[in-house]
Amino acid sequence: GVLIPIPMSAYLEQELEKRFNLFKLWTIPHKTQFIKDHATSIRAVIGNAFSGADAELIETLPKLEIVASFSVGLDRVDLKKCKEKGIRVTNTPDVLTDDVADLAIGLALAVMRRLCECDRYVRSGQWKKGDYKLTTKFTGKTVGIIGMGRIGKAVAKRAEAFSCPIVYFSRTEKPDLKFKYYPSVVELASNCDVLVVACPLTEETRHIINREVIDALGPKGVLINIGRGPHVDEPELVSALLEGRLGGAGLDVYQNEPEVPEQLFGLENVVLLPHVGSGTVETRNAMADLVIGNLEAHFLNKPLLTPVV
Ligand code: 8YV
Repeated sequence: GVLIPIPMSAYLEQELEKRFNLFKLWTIPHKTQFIKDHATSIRAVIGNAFSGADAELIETLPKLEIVASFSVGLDRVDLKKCKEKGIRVTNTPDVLTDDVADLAIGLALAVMRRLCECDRYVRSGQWKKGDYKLTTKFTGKTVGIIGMGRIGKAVAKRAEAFSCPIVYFSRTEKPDLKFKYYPSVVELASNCDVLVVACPLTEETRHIINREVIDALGPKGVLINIGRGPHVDEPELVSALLEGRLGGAGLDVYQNEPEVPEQLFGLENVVLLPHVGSGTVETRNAMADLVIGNLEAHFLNKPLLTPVV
């Protein structure tokens, strides 16, 4: 049996049901009891950005062989425990890179050119009463990127097309890249106009955007978060925005989704999206195909398509 804890993709569910005995946990009334009763028949768990496999779930499922995540981020999977127990883990890299990078640029443009505010201005009929105020140019601004992996590189490629100088922070300098490297996030933030968070969420990157970084980015700086909510010290971000110590923010992710700090709702220099970085039909279907491909490979004893553990 395959356990899927929450709805993720209708297409994924349909394809899983064709091949496996699928337990859709959200449709089951007594979830904890159900998991206990079926513990010995669950061989695979499907994860995503909101639900994964923590130590407790892993301990409850003695026959668990594989956690296949419908996400690139694996912050909800206890990788150490999986390694210990010989449980395989897969994710969905590459197929979502373009969409997430597109969205990072979209957010930067939306914040700086005030696209959402402009749209509200037209719809509310205010245009008839006067001209819209001037906004901020994006082309040519220095873009700082935290995390130069697949997504970070794709953001850089797009920003380069806007003639933006690229600077970056990552655990180690990438000698093959021509972009300027800063070994500290504060230094990076002091030297860019737009700061994009594009790294995985780990112990080391939790609150990588703290008060010091926000102040280094400053009252003209823009923060774009397409990573994970806990990358940012959210109360510090909210107070910086409310106090005008930060120029603006484009956020796709939050500390406690779907909760979004309501103090941000009145701010026009902030664009708030509901975690939709990979949310296109094309990409979500490609992610689903990758989850299916990994499970099939596993159960046929073939090499996994995108193994992590
Ligand atoms: C999804 C994500 O939002 O890939 C990730 O890390 O956050 C996303 O692609 C999510 O897993 C959808 O269920």
